[in-house]
Amino acid sequence: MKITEMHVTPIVLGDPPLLNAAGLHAPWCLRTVVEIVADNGLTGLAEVPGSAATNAKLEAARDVVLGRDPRNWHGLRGALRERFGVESIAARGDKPWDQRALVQVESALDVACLDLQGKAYGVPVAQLLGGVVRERVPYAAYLFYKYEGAGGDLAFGTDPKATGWAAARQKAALDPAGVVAQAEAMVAEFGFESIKLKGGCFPPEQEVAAMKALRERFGPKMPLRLDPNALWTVETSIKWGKELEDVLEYFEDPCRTQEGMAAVRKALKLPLATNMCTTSFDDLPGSVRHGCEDIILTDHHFWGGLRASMELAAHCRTFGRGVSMHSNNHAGISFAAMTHLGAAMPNLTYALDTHYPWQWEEIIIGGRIKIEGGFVTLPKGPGLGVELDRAALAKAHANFKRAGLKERNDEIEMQKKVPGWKFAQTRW
Ligand code: GKR
Ligand code: MG
Repeated sequence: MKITEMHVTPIVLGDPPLLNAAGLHAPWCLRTVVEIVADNGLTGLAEVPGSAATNAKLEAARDVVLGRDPRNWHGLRGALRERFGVESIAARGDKPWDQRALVQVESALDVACLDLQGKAYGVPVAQLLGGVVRERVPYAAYLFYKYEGAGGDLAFGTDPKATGWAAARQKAALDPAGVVAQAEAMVAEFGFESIKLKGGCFPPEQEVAAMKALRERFGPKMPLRLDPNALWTVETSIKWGKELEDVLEYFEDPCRTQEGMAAVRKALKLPLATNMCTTSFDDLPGSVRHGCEDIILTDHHFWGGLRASMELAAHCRTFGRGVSMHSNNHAGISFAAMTHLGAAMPNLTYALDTHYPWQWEEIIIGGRIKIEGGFVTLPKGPGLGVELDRAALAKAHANFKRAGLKERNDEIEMQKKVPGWKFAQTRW
């Protein structure tokens, strides 16, 4: 098998005004769809977070990719590293999400090659990752503080005809009662059995009160998580973490650095999770040395692909870490890839994060992937088990051109609501 074509298509999907440590989501979130075509006529798909930098790297990778055998991942990855080198950990940046571009190029090609192989052999990607350990993969409700509004074409309004979760998705949620109402609607629609709140938006007492209100409403059987995206100091994390010891399943990235997280972990009787202090293979020695977290949130887009995430899972098993999954806004190709990884990872110990309920558009045939009882069933069919809906892709690409976004910048979006607002690495 040889790769004969590679296509890179930037798209946007509507995104409501969700708050986080870095500001506010724009009315559109950026994604990039990658297709590789082989000489047997089969196509492999992948999706990564979109940015001008990643897209440029993907375009630059084309001549390394063409002519290669998609079954020889080590050969292709080696050639990519020879061409582009390896990114430093510092390139991740200080935002909640990872800003490296090369890991995303590797991820896109790893996933697309696996999809191609799965289609050629007639087996699901999860099988190529070692086998299907579970057919149904658990996901968690992912709550956000938010302003009123729907995002996308409804950026400056709401759809008065919306009902159920679609209506709740448009409502503001800025205090504990709003957060509980959002959780009720999301859990009723999707049946989630764990809940995460994106924090780092309001003073700790307000976010801790929201977690206590969730506990009060859903009881001790519903695992809860809070993620302030490292905006709290070590002292603040310890002070408010003590209030949460009997409330949370885990506390995600309360503060910055492996040393900071290790100090918090020593002081609290509460598992800590991260997608900010241990985010690459180069961080693993420090993770073991400092003992900075109990759970590592993998994300195949940022760890260099599905196979790399399986390597991370093996490391977690060896060093006694739990594994869960981080997410950013995404569409169905990424959701399918995340689900194959969740299906194949033997030591998956927690329900995975997904932003999927916040989007409503899709670019795959058949439309939205179903989340039922909090689980996604492994897609049927070979490879990832999803196919591109060409008309939907063309529409999302036209919206990309119309939106005129080059990269995610939540600070600029926040400044439209709060003039002069600035991102701070540490706020409380
Ligand atoms: O989508 O606003 C967001 C999140 O803050 C996201 O960017 C983070 O990367 O979900 C993420 C996290 O768990 O840190
Ligand atoms: Mg996080």
